[in-house]
Amino acid sequence: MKITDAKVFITSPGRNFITLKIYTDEGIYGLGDATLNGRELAVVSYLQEHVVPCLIGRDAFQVEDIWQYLYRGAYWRRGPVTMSAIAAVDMALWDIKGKALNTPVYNLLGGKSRSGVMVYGHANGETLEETVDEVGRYLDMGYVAVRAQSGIPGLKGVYGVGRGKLFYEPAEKGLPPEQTWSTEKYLNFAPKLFKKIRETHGDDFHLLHDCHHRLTPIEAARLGKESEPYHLFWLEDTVPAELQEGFRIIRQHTTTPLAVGEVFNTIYDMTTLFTEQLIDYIRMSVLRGGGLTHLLKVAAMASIYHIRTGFHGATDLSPITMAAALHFDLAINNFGIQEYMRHTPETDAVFPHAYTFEKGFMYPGDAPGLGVDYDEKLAEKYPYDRAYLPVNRKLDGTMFNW
Ligand code: CS2
Ligand code: MG
Repeated sequence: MKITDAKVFITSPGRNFITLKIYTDEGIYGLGDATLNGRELAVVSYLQEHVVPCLIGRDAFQVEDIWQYLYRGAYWRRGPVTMSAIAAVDMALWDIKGKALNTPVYNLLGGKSRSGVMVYGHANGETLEETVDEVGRYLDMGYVAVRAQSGIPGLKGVYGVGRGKLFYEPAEKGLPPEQTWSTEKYLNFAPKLFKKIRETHGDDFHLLHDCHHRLTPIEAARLGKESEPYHLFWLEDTVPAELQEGFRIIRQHTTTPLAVGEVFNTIYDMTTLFTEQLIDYIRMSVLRGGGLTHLLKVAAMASIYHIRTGFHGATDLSPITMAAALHFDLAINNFGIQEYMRHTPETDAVFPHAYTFEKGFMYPGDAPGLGVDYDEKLAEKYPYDRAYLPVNRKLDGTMFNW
């Protein structure tokens, strides 16, 4: 089965998405997500100018060889742009293979290892009280795992507090919005939030929280220790993880489980975290991490060190990535949890899909391939609209991590 063409589509049903469509000489096509929030057109250009010309004429079934060709052949390896482009090709090739063999992709990854995929939703509010109520709303919707993010008294515009209720989109049109931050206010506030949530809703559900790269290792150790009475499922992105060894300090002080990796893009970003068992969940997504082919290697290595998956699943990853993640989550043994930030109805209409949500679990469905399509006509109605993720400054104006 030969690749005859590949096209890159841009659409913006409320936020920008980049989609790669690979065509074959047997009339079967595959879809891949290439969306990089706030840097979308860099991946469009990388695909159109440097990847697509090299795909034409190749055997679509040679998924591993094409992955290695695009990774090693670039010479300039790794990075979010390169690995998102490779991921889009990889997802599309797995989609093609499943369609050609008339089977859902999870069957190509080892088959079902579980009946459904446990997901977590995003409860957030401007105040502690509002956030506690929102957690209750997610529990009422049937979620068994809920992430809680709250506004912090004295700070305006804090990460994770959405403009809507069910949908959270951090990127904004125009130039990057500026948010403010105080670690002191946050560290004094967060344990109170967890305490109130547990007092109100009990212990019988998974409670998660995202620190979003904003602490030093010893600050993360403090928060982890003070959170222990509230049995968090995980504290995510406690520290910027370029310095993998920094997690040694956190690990020495707390038993609160740690998750990291949504900004990682290859297995080399996590080798120390794995071999020293410094984390409990790895979050690198199918889209960021070079596709299913690379993630199979990541999950296999993680399993040696008692580490489970907890893939990123925010609205800036399209339904194609959501579908690919669910097929992967269903099949591998060391699955942990899957993030599920719902897409808007407009987005779901552009990307009709087979996956479903029911009582806190998701199911990829049994359509051949990934089970997602792309409505090109409808997509054309939503032209690209440049948007940026916010930037973040401390109260004294110091540039910090968003
Ligand atoms: C967050 C994301 O979902 C998460 O865990 O870290 O919302 C992240 O801020 C966005 O994906 C950035 O585009
Ligand atoms: Mg996160």
